[in-house]
Parts: sequence; structure tokens; C-alpha cells
Amino acid sequence: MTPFRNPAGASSARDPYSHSSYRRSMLAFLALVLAAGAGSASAEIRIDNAWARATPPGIDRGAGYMTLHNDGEQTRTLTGATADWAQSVEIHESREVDGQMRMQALPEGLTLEPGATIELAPMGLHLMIMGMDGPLTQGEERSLTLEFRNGETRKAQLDIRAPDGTADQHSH
Ligand SMILES: [Cu+2]
Repeated sequence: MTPFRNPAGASSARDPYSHSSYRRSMLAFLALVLAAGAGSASAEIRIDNAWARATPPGIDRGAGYMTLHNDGEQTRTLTGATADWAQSVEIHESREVDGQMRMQALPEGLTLEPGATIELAPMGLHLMIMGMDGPLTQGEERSLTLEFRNGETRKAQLDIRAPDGTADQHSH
């Protein structure tokens, strides 16, 4: 006879729980969608021809080279890299100043506009790898994790080539 006697009480006992549970599952779903979105977005950065020169014993620095393509529609900024076999990795640029090659860090990172291709190569842009735990040996592969400003990361496999790099450099 009085089914609606206390509708507010009944609903307040039940709704907050089911509502928050719904919200929680929606948030979890959204998090999954966002995570999947970030994953596919990172595939828009393409890495080709990643390599480094072999290094002599006793030298704890090396330089990583590669070609980066931004196949996506958003600007990406490479801010640096990490490796579990080195203390730090910085983005550097070599340039000739008064007849001498000088290296300069690029703390602002390296910006890749949509559609851009940037080549990191000897005598120019490179990843300066510092505090290596041992020499780079020809024929091995070393993994670097590239870091982008939006939080994305990409793995690059450096192909370790002959110390003089001649096998891979064409004169030009
Ligand atoms: Cu350098």
C-alpha cells in the first residue's frame, strides 16, 4: 500500500554504490582507451637505420645515430633517451665553429613536425651516450629507449658497426 513511502531512503541506500561503481568502470574503460591511444600514437614515430660506432676499451662515451620519421599528424619532440647500460643520453649537435668541430647539447630537444624526417648522423645531430658500462662491440645490438615530451617512449636497437663507420658511410 505504501510502496513509495520512502523512495528517497531506498534509492539513497542503493544508488550511490551502483553509481560510483558505474563511474569506476567507466573510468577504467576510459583509461584503457587512453592507454591504447597512446600506444598507437607512438607507432607514428618511425625509427630507421639506428646504429653506433664500436668504441675502444676505456672510452665510456659513444654516439647513437638514426633516422626519425614523424608519420603522425602531431608535432613530437624527442627530449632524450635512456639505456640500462649507460648513465645518461643527451641530444647533441656537432657543428664546425672556426674550423673546429664543436658539440652542443640541445636541452630543448628535437622537434619533429608532422611528416618530418630528421637524420642523426656523424658530423651532425647525435645521441651522446655517456657513462657506458663497457665498450660497444662491432656486431652487437644495444637498446635505447627514446623519450618524447608527451610521455611516449620508443625503443631503438642500435646496430654496432665498425669503429670507423666506413662500411656504412658513402662518400658525399
Ligand atoms: Cu656529442
